[in-house]
Amino acid sequence: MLRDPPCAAPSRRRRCALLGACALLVAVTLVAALLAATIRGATPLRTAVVGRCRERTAGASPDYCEDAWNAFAAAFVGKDPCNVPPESYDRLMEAAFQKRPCNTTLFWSKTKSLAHAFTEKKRCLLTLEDTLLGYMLDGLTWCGQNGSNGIFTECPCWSCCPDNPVRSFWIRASAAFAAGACGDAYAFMNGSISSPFSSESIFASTEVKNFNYSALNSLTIVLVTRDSSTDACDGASMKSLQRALDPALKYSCRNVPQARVESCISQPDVTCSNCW
Ligand code: N1C
Repeated sequence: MLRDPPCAAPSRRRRCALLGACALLVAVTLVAALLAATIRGATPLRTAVVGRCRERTAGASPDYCEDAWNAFAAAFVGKDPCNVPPESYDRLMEAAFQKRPCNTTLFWSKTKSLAHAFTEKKRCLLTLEDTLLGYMLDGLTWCGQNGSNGIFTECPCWSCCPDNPVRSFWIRASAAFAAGACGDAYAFMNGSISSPFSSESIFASTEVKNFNYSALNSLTIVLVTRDSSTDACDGASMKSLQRALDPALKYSCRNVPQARVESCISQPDVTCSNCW
């Protein structure tokens, strides 16, 4: 027996059209929900980054932080999260990297919280996270995905693949930060670990290699120790730091107990140079 095609009769055609419209509606709703979820995923990061930028640039053009955000997002959105090399942030650096005065640079390696506690109370020195770009992105995680315009915060870990967006950002920003150091610079390093100057660190692998020796006069290492009797400045690790530097740079290293730095941080009247 022959049957009519499912949508041939006029009444069936109407029902089919109705079903088709429903299916289309469901599909559109699904796509919209998916899109909204992607965009919503981006919102907290955007809000944090642009918010931090505005906090620090009151008085600047209102577009400044939007432009910085766009340059930032362009570095990694739509890209494989293991294929974002440091140069991807070149445009961001041009848009938002700020010069700072000579004699104010503080590098750190494995001493992040002490360095930040120090610069927060003593206004003589600045870490990268005290500069606008470092402040905007400190402590955050971000990445994109090939063929998607979403922004994600579950991303490859620091050493899971070398060209991940977070690591590449810190490499690029640290290179610019080091290249911009002039006059007398300082570094807080950790004297309680076996290799305070580790080749894996950004300080060793990027910052030291980007010093501008015609602008830099001296480097003072504050080697923070937990045990005041250790003399880590004389250790093999610090010798390798010395070898990595231009011999014309004035270099000094001081073993400084952490308690001394902490006590200095808590005394507003003690000047920076008296902290080590
Ligand atoms: O690898 P590190 O330290 O030697 O890097 C520290 C060095 C500093 O002098 C900074 O200028 O490199 C710069 N830097 C940052 O500013 C920074 N902020 C946050 C490097 N890394 C930074 N982070 C995070 O700290 C980063 O996500 C990574 O996980 C650590 C590196 O710390 P480390 O090994 O103690």
